[in-house]
Amino acid sequence: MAVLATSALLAIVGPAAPASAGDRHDGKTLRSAAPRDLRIGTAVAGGGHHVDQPYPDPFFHDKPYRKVLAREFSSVSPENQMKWEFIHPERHRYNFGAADAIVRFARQNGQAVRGHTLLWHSQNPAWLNEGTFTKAELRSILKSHIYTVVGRYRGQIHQWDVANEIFNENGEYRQENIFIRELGPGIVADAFRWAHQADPKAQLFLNDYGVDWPGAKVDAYEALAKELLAARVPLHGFASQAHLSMRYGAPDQLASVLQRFDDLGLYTAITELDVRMDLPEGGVPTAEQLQTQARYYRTVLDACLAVDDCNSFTIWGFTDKYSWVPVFFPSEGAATVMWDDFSRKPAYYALLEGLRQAR
Ligand code: 9MR
Repeated sequence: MAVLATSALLAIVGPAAPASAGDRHDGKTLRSAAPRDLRIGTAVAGGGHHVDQPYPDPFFHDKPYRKVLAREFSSVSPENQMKWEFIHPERHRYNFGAADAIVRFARQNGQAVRGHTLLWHSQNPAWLNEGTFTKAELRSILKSHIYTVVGRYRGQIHQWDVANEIFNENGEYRQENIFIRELGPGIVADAFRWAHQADPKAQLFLNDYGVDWPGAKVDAYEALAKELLAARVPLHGFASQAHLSMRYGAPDQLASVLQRFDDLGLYTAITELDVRMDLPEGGVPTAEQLQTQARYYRTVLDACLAVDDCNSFTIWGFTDKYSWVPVFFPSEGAATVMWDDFSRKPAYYALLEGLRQAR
């Protein structure tokens, strides 16, 4: 009877990913250890840098990867599959296939989805970057993109990164952003309004990297958040991506940064955490490096846990196998919480322990 039940279950879910030697996994997962009001997320690998790598699209083809994705996380963020260049490759053509599949996967596995992203300077299609449009046309292109994409997943997206990386390090609006350059910074408020009209239940976020310490960029976001809230623009959250490097020290002021936005009545979130390091010759991190990395991960989690309304904690991929880091920073790597074979690093256990203690 017990044997029958097990095999029936296996037929539905398939065998679990193989446990690696020395793996201390005892059945607890990040999602099951987390406090009820905190989503634990990961990026879902596909598109972007993956397209040039010698492997097929991870989300669609790597079964063990999908198992870990379902088992460990209560939130998923399409890494590239909802970006303009992917989802809107031609002016009058959308490509929803991968995004639909991720949203379906999330529904089947009881996961939230973080939509990423609507207003950004990067990964926009050539037709948009190189086209000649009047201001009115450009505005209507953005509006109809937001209505179409946000509207398609209405009721199924927990949080949208509406505006991504809109300030530079000095706290000035990025002029590389075509919408901001051509239409002025007021377009940011409009993007939030349109997204809210298309999905009134989604929490709408400002999202950026380089906001883990106080400084001009954080000041700019705080001023913008106050301005948007005063104008009753539907802004609901502020997120730190938290792409960290061990070159720059521990993120020990992050809690105080998040608190400034919590004080405004906003949700806060960690949306893209990873911690890269300089790899020694041979490419294998030292035990000490792995401990330091674990400490950084834990510091970021603790910052989120310390703030009342930090409700989503996402790592930017869970395995080094698919990390963007070595592709963009050739001498650095090992930035995620699992090795290529999905065995867990000290950073994984640091998160698990931090979550358990917070429950
Ligand atoms: O991880 C993404 C990678 O696959 C893409 O090639 C890259 C292109 O810009 O974007 C990566 O994700 C970025 C995210 O969308 C926004 N914040 C920075 C992330 C890392 O570059």
